[in-house]
Amino acid sequence: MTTPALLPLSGRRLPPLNLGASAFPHHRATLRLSEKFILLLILSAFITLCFGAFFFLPDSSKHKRFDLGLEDVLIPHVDTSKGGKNLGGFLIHGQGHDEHRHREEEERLRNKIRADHEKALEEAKEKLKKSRDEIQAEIQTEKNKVVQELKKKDSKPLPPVPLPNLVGINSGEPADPDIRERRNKIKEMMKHAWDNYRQYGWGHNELKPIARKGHSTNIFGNSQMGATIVDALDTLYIMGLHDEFREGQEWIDKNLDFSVNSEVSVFEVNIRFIGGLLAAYYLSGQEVFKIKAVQLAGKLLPAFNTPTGIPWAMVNLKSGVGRNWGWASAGSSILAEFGTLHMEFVHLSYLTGDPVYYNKVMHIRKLLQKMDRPNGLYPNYLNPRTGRWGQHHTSVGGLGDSFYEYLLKAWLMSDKTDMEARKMYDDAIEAIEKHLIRKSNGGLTFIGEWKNGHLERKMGHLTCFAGGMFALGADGSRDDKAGHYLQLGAEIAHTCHESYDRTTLKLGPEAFKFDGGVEAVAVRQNEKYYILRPEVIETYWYMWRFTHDPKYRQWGWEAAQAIDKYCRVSGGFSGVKDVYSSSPTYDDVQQSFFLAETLKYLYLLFSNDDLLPLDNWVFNTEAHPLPVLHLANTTLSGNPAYR
Ligand code: DMJ
Repeated sequence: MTTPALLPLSGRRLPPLNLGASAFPHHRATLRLSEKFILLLILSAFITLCFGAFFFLPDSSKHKRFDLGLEDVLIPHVDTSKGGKNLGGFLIHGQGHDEHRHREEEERLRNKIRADHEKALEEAKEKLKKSRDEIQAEIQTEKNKVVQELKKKDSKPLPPVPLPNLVGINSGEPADPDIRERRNKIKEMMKHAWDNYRQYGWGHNELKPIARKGHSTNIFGNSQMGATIVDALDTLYIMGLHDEFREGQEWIDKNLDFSVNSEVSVFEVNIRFIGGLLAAYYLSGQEVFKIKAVQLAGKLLPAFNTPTGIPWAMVNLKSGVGRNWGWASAGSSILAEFGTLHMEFVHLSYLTGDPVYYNKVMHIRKLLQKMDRPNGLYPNYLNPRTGRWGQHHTSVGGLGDSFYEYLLKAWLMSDKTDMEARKMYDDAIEAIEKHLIRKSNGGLTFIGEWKNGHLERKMGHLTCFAGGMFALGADGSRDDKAGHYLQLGAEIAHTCHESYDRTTLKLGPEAFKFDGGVEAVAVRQNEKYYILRPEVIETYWYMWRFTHDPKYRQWGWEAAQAIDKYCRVSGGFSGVKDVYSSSPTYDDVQQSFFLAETLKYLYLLFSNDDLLPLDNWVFNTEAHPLPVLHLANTTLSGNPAYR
């Protein structure tokens, strides 16, 4: 039995998607998405029509009605015509085995056709339920798959890349016994955090140290991707916790799988997972980390399928469908998210010899360069469909922060040859200094937030990383203002230390004000929490490396003691809800960045400078060290690996 008109449809999955490149390869360039959408509708109407026509097929085809639940009525007619007998509703076969086999075969085919029809209809219905954006993204993903397949066919094996000069992976043990003791204490804290995660949250993204179970947030979707393991690896490595490192490696090797139906944050996955895996690869030389990083990066690429090439904030790792956060201004992507991919993506191209990653981030940079900036400031929001800014808010804290950091670090990572990045950094910092940086009445330098032409005199804990950034960018600054920027870094470090020192717990609040007689103190209840964040300690460490002023080690030690006293619980470390309360309550989350960043910066603060020297390593925004790439020029095509 054949139903030629129907079989091709029933035999394929997702017919509407085939309207993309795979169905009409020669038309790829000429068919617009809107036309494809119309074709999609026509095709689904066609499926429905075929299904309808199915009822009116003549003669022997009529027995297909069996499939529609009409057996009771039709069995006597069909069976007697073929020699069977119907005795009181029981079917008796009258014509031997051939007839029986034939009928079974017919039955099997009928069932298959029915199932295929239903499946095709369901798929068409599902497709039509989706938004235009989702359909467009799926078409684009399908297109990319075809392009990738074609590429694969004639791609040569990856060329070996010259490994960068990996210096400074040694113990960095300080000679001073007091400093050594402090460093050992930090290592013990790391062990406590890891062991408890190992015991109660293994494989989950994070740990709930009080409930003693796994924890996750929407940045990781609904997946269990072991975020803490990946984030902690390089800290374990530099601390010499080799057994723990191996446990993590084994879990990653056996369990870390990115083919999951989960919608994740592109930014978070990049800085924590790709950054963490790359750093673990460079430090340990274990191929598994590189392989996993490249696999994961491939899963993030569909997020760039937007009309402008500015990626979506989130992407489904399985379907490749992307979208933005509901709360972001007018459907915008976030500056600190799409602007914090450069370091990792350049390394991915370097290691694979595939320029696709490099091209994605350079495209973002070129687009930003062309845009007008109100007062020379970069707004936090950019619409990936229109390429226009959203609200004119600028921040060196949340939503903006690491974009500026990555401009500077792109230059550093290129062995100071990427002058385009350095210029963008210098221009941005000049505008920030002019419009956002002020001194409070009490003489504290702070970085406020720009909101539609108005300066909000509030600074976030996140913004405190900028002290370290200014110090790191001092050397090589325009007009030889190195001294000025080092001083600015010191002033920010001082202000942030004050924000800690003016609390009961000696831990910093999430945000603090410089207004109405308030100086470096949180006013709103929902800004009084401390969630084990690293930024203030990060700045202490950079300032220590550049000045060796012992006060930075002292401030770091104060913070470490406060964390150990108020955040340590028997099941790990927890954030606290109010740093001004003498009996704080816990938030019951051990953030993965506590192991990746906070404890790493503390450990480095009490280590010698020859452990991960800043001339050879650049730390990504999650504190994962990546080596400087001493390339011949700023474009990776200068890399011999590309020839
Ligand atoms: C980290 O995940 C990264 O440092 C990121 O850039 C912003 N802040 C968190 C920790 O506070």
